[in-house]
Amino acid sequence: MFDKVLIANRGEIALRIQRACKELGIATVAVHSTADADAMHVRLADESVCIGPPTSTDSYLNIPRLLAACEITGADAVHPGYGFLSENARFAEILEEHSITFIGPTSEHIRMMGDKIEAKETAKRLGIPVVPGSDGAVPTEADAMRVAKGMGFPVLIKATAGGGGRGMKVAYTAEDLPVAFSTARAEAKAAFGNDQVYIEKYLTKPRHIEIQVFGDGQGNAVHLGERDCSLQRRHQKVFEEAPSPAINAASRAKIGATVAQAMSEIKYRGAGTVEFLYEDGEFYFIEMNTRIQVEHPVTEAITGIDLVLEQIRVASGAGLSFRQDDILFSGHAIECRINAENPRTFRPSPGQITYWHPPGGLGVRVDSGAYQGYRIPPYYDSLIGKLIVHGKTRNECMMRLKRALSEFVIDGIETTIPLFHELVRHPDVVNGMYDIHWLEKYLGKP
Ligand code: MV4
Repeated sequence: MFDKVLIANRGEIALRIQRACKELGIATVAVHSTADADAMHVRLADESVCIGPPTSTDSYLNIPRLLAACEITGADAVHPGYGFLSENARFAEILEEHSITFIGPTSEHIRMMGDKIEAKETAKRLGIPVVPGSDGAVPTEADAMRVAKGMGFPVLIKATAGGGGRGMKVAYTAEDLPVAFSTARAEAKAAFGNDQVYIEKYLTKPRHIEIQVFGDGQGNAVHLGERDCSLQRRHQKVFEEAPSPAINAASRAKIGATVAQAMSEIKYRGAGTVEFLYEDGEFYFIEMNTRIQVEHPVTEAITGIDLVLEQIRVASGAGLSFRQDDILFSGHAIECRINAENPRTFRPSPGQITYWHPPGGLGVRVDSGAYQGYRIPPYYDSLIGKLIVHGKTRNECMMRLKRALSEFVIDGIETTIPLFHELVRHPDVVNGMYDIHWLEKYLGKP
C-alpha cells in the first residue's frame, strides 16, 4: 500500500479522497491555489503545498507544478478526483514515467475513451449496444447526407473529441443538415482544436442511465448497477438516483453483465462509468468516463462499497475486495447537487457563507468542503456540496430527502436548495417520469 497520496483536486472530492486515505492509514498531501488557502481540504490534510495563482491552468491543471509538489513531499501516488486532470492521458503517463502511481486506469484506456469514435468502436466490438450511426468519422457534407438519408432523420452530428454537448448539432430534416454539419465542425474546431465529426440517429426522449464498473487491471471486472442522471441542465447533472425508476432487475443484470464482461476483456483497471441513453426499453452506449464521478455516493449508498477506497486498493495492486456475487443492491438513493448558484438561472453566486447548517439523521450524508464563514471563490465550479439520502424504498428515500432539505440552511449566498424543494414535490419527479429534457422544460416554464 502507498505511504503518501497527493490529491490533485480541491473541494468536496479532495476531502472525500482524504477520508479514504485516512481509513487506509495513508498520509495525505493537499495542493491548493492561493484562492484556496483557507479551504477545508488544505486544513485537514497532513501536508499542503501551494501550487500557484487562482487560475486553474496555473494551479490545479499545471502538471509541472503538481510534479514538483510530489517531489517535495515524496508522495508515491496521485489521486486526480474528477474534472481537472482526471482524464488527461498525458498526466497519467508522465506520473508513471516518474514512478508515481496514477490512481486510475492506464493512459491507453483514458486515451481510448477520450476519442469518442474509438470509444464507440471499442464498445461495439465488445458487444455493448451502441446508437446506430456512421462507421467512424464523416469527412464531408456529402458523406453526412448519404449516411443520414441511409438511416433516416433526425440525426445528431457529434464531435470526435467531444464531451459536455459541445460541437453537437441536431438535423431534423435533410434541409437542416448542411448548417448542422458546418456549425458542429466549427464548434468542435473552436472547442477542441479538432473538427472531426461523426453521425448518430438522434434519440428524441431518452433517459441518461450510466453503469458503474470496476476492474482490477488483470481481467476481473464487476458492475455496481446503474445511476439515472436524466435530470440535468445544459449537460450539468442536478439530481441523480439509483436504482433507475425506469429499469427492472432483469435488465440491470443483463446490461451490467454485458458491460462487466467488456471491461474484463480490455483488462480495465479501477473505477469507470459507461454512459447510455435509454429509450423504449433499449440501451445505447454513448461514452465512457474513466474517472470517479461526482455522483458515486449514490452507488456507495445502495451497495455499501467505498468506491474511492477501492480505487486506491486497486491502484496499489491489492486487487478487488469483492466479486460480482458479493455485490448486493439495497434500497434507494438520491443525490442533490448543492451549487452556489441562483436556483432558476443557475448564475454562479460566490461569496461568504454566513450560516451553514447541514442536515443529519438516518440515511443522510452530506459531502462538502464548505463551513460557516467560508468564502466561495469565483474561479472554480460552483458545486459546494452534495446531499445524498438513502432509504429502503424510493418512497422512503423521497420522504427522507424532503426532511433533509428542510433542515439544510445556507445563508449568505444563493444555492440550488430551493429548486430541490420544488422538484421533490413535482408529480413527474415523485413518479420517476422524466427524460433528459424534463428539467430544462420545467425551468423554461414561467
Ligand atoms: C445523444 C442524444 C440523442 N441522441 N445522442 C449529450 C452530451 C453527450 N455526452 C451525449 N449527449 C446526447 N447524445 C443521440 N444519438 C442526446 C444527448 C443529450 C443528453 C445526453 C445525456 C444527458 C443529457 C443530455 C442532454 C441533451 C442531449
